[in-house]
Amino acid sequence: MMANGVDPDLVAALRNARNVMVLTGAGVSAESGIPTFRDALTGLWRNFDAASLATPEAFRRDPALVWGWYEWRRMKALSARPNAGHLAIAQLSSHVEHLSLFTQNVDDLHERAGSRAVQHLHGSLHHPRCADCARPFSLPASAPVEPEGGRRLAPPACPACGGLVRPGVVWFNEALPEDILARAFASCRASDLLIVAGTSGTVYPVAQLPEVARRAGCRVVQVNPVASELDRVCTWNLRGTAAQLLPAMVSRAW
Ligand code: BV8
Ligand code: ZN
Repeated sequence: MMANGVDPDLVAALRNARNVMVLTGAGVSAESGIPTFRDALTGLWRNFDAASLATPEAFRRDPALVWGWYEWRRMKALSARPNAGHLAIAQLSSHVEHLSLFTQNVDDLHERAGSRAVQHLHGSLHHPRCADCARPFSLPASAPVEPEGGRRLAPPACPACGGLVRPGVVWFNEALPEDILARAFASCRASDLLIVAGTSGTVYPVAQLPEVARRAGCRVVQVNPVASELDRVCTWNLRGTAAQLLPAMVSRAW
């Protein structure tokens, strides 16, 4: 059902829910100025397709092109601030008995908004590791200064084995962290309400979570300014942005 505000049935469902699951995508960080996954293909990377650049093969083929992209995105993430959508999700956890937060985003804006136990299904920009020995590599906490149009940048060498340092994200054709994915499926089956915000619902296996939840009897509300692949499985499809509608949902319920 399409609702352009916050439906009274949804408000009641939110108020009465004991276990709430939240699943976010790049759209939740858009109002913080972080380009969504597809919008991040600009400048030097404008002629690339995300699914071909965010892969181990692309990194093997041209590590400087890929590392430059991630450093540019890390700069964007570190220069951004959590928006009202991130803050509403953090606030929600103080109203419901149990809140589980899963994100496809690789930024740390949920954490900086105050959310705890943020489950990163697709990894993080802030935890690179050696591509050979997997040893974690610590980057300077300050935002790198990358040109707006991007540049190629040779990745650092691992101090332990000399291998190339890679971004700590899950690339296409890489497995998601098994424990986090298992928790996400379990949460779909244990929740009364799933809030899905800011995702196109096009990347698997995460894209199947809302349907798993719905089949388990969990009601699903989507927040997205436009229709997505998930519309067909959601109980409510709210047309609007995360920074507008998530705070509206929380303030109507409590
Ligand atoms: C795997 C990290 C197997 C990197 C990302 C069927 C089943 C299983 C797999 C597959 C399958 N079919 C195909 C596959 C393979 C593939 C896949 O799904 N391909 C797609 C293209 C069809 N999946 C994989 O490869 C996955 N791995 O299956 O491994 C395996 C098993 C064992 C052993 C080996 C292998 C791995 C997928 C993870 C890829 N990594 N990110 C990085 O960030 O660089 S994916 C990346 O794109 C994001 O993380 C996100 O998940 C995805 C989509 O991005 P969104 O977050 O949705 O953002 P997007 O830009 O698309 O949309 C933004 C949305 O926000 C829009 O709808 C917009 O309207 C909305 N919006 C905009 N502004 C706002 C807003 N909403 C609210 N408010 C706003 N202001
Ligand atoms: Zn190493």
